Amino acid sequence: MTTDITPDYDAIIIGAGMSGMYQLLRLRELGLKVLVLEAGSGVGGTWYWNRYPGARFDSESYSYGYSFSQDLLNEWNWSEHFAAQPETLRYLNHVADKFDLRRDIVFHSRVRAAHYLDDARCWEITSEDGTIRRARFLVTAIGPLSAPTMPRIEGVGSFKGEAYHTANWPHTPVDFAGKRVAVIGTGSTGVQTIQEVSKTAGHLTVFQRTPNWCAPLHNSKIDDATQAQVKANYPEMFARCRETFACFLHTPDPRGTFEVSKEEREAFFEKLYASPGFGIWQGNFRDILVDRAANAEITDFVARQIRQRVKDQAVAEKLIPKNHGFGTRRVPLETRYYEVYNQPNVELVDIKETPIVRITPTGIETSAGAYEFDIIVYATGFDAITGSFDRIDIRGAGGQRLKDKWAQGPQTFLGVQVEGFPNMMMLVGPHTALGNIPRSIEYNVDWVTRLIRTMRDRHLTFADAKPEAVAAWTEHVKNIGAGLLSNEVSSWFTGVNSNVEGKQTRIIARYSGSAPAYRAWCDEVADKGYRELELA
Ligand code: NA7
Repeated sequence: MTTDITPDYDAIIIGAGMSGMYQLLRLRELGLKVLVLEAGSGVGGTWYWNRYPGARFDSESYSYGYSFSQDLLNEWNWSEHFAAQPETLRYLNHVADKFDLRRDIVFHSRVRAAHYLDDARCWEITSEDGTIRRARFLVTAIGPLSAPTMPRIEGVGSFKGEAYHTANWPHTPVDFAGKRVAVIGTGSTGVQTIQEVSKTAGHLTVFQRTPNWCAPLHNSKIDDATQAQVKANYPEMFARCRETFACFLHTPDPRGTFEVSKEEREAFFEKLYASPGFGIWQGNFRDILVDRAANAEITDFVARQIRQRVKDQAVAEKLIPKNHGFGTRRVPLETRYYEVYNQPNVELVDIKETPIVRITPTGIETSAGAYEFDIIVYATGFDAITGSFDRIDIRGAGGQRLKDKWAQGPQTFLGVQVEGFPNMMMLVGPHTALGNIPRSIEYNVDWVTRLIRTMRDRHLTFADAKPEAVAAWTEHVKNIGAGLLSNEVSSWFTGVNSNVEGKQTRIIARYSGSAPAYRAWCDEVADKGYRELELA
């Protein structure tokens, strides 16, 4: 290594969301010089950007917060079992204050490019304002759902009224009272938005392309006795999250769908449908997400619930998905979502039947006619998992572009490293276990911290994944997803986004094995001295 360039920082972290904040804390504890570059004006990532009406957790609040600080657990009171976005953002600001994180975060600093300098063994990171900084390690904490996408529809941008993407929501309240409102998109975000906007809008028109299988959230306030119980049970609760398949409190029932009688099955589904949170998805019979016949049973059950809840059966049929089974896409959790369609101020437009032709200065034109609106809400989702990487000009050794490297889908080692991109560590990147994300984040951060600590202790300045390790991990991720019905369905889980050039084909974007298995694999790599990495 011959160079006169010395890095300004030991590590630069991109993003001050949940993963970037925790990574900052951990690397600071090592005594390293660390900086976080954040595009927004505050901390919080997902919870900073997604301020749309109705945004809230679908995981139990207490299972979602950080677990690393007993003090933090003791002092923070979640007000609801599934907290709303303003409370979560307050929580993350509280964490930033408590651990004095802001002094190492540069806000309003969106990263435009990150180039690896071969000779200097460091990363040169350029922000949109042109500022250049160099760091030995680049940690991407940019989130799997942080690159919002607008629909590719003629005339988007020509609308003269108010228009918002849910992930770029204004910081001042939007008043829907009495207004003519359109919502495009019926994923988890659209469902939460629709429920809320329908309460005050003069008229709400929902433009639905694909219905999703939604299930009741059953949210409630946390009373004092429960609060005390939650706090007393934190160790057991986090231990449970460490053991479950996807780090939720819910985990599959050991029974198969057809191992019980029809009556028992129906009663179990009823119980899950009446219970809070993701139980119906994550705590159902063990085979509903892999066995077509088993999946058909729960699918039929949920379809019957929708028919019961929606008065107009023609509308109910439109709300029932026909092209995928229950749980094979992310299940939106809802509160009276289906009842919204019984309201006189709400109309459902099935744009598979009558496609949107264009957005006009006054509204939306479909093949059936023109609609006029005061406000259009785009709940059209994200260029998920790899999109946030694609939006940064990331170049590794020899100047190769990450976007080119991943043209046929991501190739990673443990979802943390990419061969040819030395010293770049990804937090909740492609090929990692997502699930209840903060639980995965804490593990990911601790793993990266251990690697960086090991390198520091051994005076190493270079870590790259070996090609054979990447090939083996990528193959493992592919194999572990085999047979999973969700991998046969187009959604952000499979990297499909109709609004992004080149992302119409399904890929294996997530690690879909169990979180404990993922951690076991990663632990073994670290315990055995990182033989899969080239260290120098
Ligand atoms: P999703 O789940 O990707 O949903 C996006 C929605 O927008 C979905 O209903 C799409 O229909 C619809 N969409 C996207 N583009 C268009 C166009 N061009 N025309 C009409 N409709 C369109 O994103 P969310 O934000 O709801 O949720 C993402 C995750 O964030 C969520 O799963 C949580 O984990 C948090 P489609 O289904 O593609 O036909």
